[in-house]
Amino acid sequence: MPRVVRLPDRGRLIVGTDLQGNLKDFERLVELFEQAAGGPDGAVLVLTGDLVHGPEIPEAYWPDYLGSFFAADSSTLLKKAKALAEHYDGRVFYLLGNHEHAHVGGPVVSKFFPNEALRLERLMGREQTQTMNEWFTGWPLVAIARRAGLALMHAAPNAVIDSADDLERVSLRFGTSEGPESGDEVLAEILWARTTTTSRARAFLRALDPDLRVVVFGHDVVREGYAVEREPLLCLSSSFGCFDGDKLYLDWDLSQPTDTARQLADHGLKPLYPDRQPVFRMR
Ligand SMILES: [Mn+2]
Repeated sequence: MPRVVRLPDRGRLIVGTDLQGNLKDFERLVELFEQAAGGPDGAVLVLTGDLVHGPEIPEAYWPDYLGSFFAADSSTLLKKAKALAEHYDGRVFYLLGNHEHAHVGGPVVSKFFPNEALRLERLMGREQTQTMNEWFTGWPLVAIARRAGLALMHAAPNAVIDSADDLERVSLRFGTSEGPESGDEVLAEILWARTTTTSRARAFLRALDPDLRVVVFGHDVVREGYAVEREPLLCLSSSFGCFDGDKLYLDWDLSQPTDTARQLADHGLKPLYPDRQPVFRMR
């Protein structure tokens, strides 16, 4: 699998972000994808990383800032995600997030456990761990929908690159002899940057393909469901840290070009649970 995947020019595109082990939200996105896949040109599902590592907190102690209660089940989510990608070969893509990277050479992440990857690997056991870690190493970093003018990735496009080849060359292995912080600078930006400037984002898009106009990513929690802090950046929250009524996903026709993040947000974002009341989201 290349690090930059190119999506088709037709069909529906469904995009979700940051599930962090939320099985219910994963299954809802799958349901939406499968409904869209029944259309004339089919559909593509892209989840932009951090499928794993979530809270295992009893409901009585659940803090408000985490949004709607859920018990993370990253192990089951991964099994289902893998089966889905195998069933819909070439139509389902998971992009590497910093939480998956923690299993295959990335820095330790400690959101709810001191070492999230270690916690999940204990839950999965040796065999599933080996299977999943081998799988993670092949996950792409960016998905490009050229005709729609879209790039999808885990975090903000703050990396300085000359071309897509720079992404094909990244090494997943961090923590070399130069110390735990050493590692691929481009990869660190791709997986961790929370925002960037307009000019830097446009330079990133141009380096990948001059036709790209907007970039969609997650990584950060936007309690309102999305943010267009500045063009061409659309930060999307489909699951983690949000209340059910605020969770959003992207549904876009791959044959339709988009010019701005604002336009994409206004016409492409939909509530994950339309029947649930928004808490922070503007109606
Ligand atoms: Mn992340």
